[in-house]
Amino acid sequence: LQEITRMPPSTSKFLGPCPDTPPGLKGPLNVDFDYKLTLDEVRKNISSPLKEGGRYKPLDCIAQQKVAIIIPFRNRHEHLKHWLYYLHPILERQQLDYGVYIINQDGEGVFNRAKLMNAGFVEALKEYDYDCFVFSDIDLVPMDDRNLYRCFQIPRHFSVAIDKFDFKLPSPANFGGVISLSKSQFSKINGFSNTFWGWGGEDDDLYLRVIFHGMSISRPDMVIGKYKMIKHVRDLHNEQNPVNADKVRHTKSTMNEDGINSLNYTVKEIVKDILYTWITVDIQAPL
Ligand code: UD2
Ligand code: MN
Repeated sequence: LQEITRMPPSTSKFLGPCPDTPPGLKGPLNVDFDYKLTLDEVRKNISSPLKEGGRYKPLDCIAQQKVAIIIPFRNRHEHLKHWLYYLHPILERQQLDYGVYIINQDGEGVFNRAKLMNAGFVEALKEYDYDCFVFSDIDLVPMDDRNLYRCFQIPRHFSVAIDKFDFKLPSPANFGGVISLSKSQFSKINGFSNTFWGWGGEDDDLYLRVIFHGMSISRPDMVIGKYKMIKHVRDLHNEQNPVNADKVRHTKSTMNEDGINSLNYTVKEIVKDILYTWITVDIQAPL
């Protein structure tokens, strides 16, 4: 025993698993977006020992899960800075073995959040044996670090109480914002649909995929599940698509042919920053 405890933690071959409840959590957090930092200042501000690509794992225990955080992105650089500034320290306190993947849609075509999520899932798995996937909007910051970014027995909806919606759940079927699915849960439902272009509907389609595969979703309570959404207007080339609302009537019949098994895209660029892995993808978006 003495031999083991004398070894520095990072080189010890005898690390135990991290505890179920991470010991360093703070609970409720102050979150505001009234500061301005450059990306370089964000890098300097973060004290956790990140590895190239926005990767981290606890030094003194073996993380319970390997979590890829997948963020759909285009032209939201201010939001990205806020997200990184707040989330890295939180994820470190949660003792996750994690990586941050910014999936950047190439070009000016119509945005497709769901297809970007699918591409992120596939790309992250090429790098590391992730067992859990957290899919997050860039503009949502949790107000309580007890909201653990990990996977559960069933798919999880994290962002249940957002300031924009008066800290209320908009509907019991709401599954947008921040969610997690294990690798096997996500594979079982064939991922997201690839065919929701523009704003709306893709989150409802994903919810139905979960339900139609005999699962349900879990949620934190309304205190732990509080979030702030960075204020924004609807982006260019992501107008609400009236077709999308109607599409969810056909989810049951299309879900097994439309998803991870029909995904195609090309990677244009991969950039490794200390804060994230940046993957620009061409998803053949219509103009
Ligand atoms: C809601 C949902 C969101 C999604 C969307 C409909 C919640 C809390 N959020 O968010 O999950 O279902 O409706 O598609 O229910 N993005 C870019 N650049 C763009 C456009 C979008 O980066 O030009 C990304 C970014 O990560 C953003 C996300 O896509 O946070 C969702 O887009 P939004 O923030 O405009 O949608 P919102 O807030 O209505
Ligand atoms: Mn938003």
